[in-house]
Amino acid sequence: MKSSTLMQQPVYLQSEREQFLDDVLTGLNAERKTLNPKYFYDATGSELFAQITALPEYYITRTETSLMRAIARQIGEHCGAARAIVEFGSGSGERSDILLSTLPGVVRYIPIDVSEELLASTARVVESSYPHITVSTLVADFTAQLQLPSGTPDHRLGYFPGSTIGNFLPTEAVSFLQSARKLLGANSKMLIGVDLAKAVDKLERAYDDSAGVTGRFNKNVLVRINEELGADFDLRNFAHQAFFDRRRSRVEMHLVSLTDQRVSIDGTHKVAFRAGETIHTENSHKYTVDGFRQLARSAGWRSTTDWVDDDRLFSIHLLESD
Ligand code: SAH
Ligand code: AVI
Repeated sequence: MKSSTLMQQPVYLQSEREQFLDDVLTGLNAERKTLNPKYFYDATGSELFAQITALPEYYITRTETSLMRAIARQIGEHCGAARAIVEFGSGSGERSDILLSTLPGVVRYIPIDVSEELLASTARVVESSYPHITVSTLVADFTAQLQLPSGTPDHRLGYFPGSTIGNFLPTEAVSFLQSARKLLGANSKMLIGVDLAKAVDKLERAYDDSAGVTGRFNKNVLVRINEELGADFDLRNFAHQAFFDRRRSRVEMHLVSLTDQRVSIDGTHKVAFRAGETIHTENSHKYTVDGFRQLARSAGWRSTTDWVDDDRLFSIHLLESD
């Protein structure tokens, strides 16, 4: 066999566990320890996130939902031509219903998420409420190179709610929006929920609630590493931390090591922590309306319309491609 033929052999993807282990070891062996926030969302993490959305301190979800309801007719007017909706990080898919009921021309719904369980339940709900809509779920990392299922009609509307775009660095958000523009193609639009910069105490309370749910959500990533990668993190030796970094306009979540300690992962790997050292688990960037418009434009979208709630907590941006 010629070597050129060998080169063309398919490259088998690492199993999910190997990828998870690889990402965890890379993140924890870095100079500043990090973990990718997508690993929060196993079944327990998704359930904890659902609890977060109902917390009095976490204003994001309820503000976005009521803003979506208030502007649904206008969305219908702007996006009436949409035939397919591609939703990034759909989660429980609760907000999709507002969009689907306002856009009767949609015949295909493509929710994308890392959580297979949530996608399956979203598909069931949408299929039973809208029997004329074909639902094609994509279990995938939305930062990967994606392909839409064959037969996805033109006039696609991308939907990225929840301010999940804030979990990217601004440079990553630009790359994501560029890829989404290519994925959706000509005549497409994109509707994005973006949380706004506001008083520091309100932001910090939203990520460090009095019931401690966000702390459990943050620590759940260690539980997951223990269970899925055979690690021995002692949760009592880590504390939840959330603070607003004004310069970068973002809430950072960390897990702080409360002591000098060594953790073993998958039997053979050891990671040392100094007391006070942290694992940086998430960023939630907070934008100004104009700052986000500019970011979207730099990714090649036309930023045509946006809406903000009366308390100026949250914004929804409509972007259009040429
Ligand atoms: N859109 C919902 C859920 C937001 S939570 C809402 O607004 O309430 C973030 C969602 O994005 C979760 O469902 C999580 O599983 C998913 N997610 C996070 N990172 C992801 C990634 N890299 N690729 C795909 N889905 C991701
Ligand atoms: C999904 N994402 C937009 C949430 C946020 O607000 O950054 C995740 C979250 N982290 C802590 N609380 C909620």
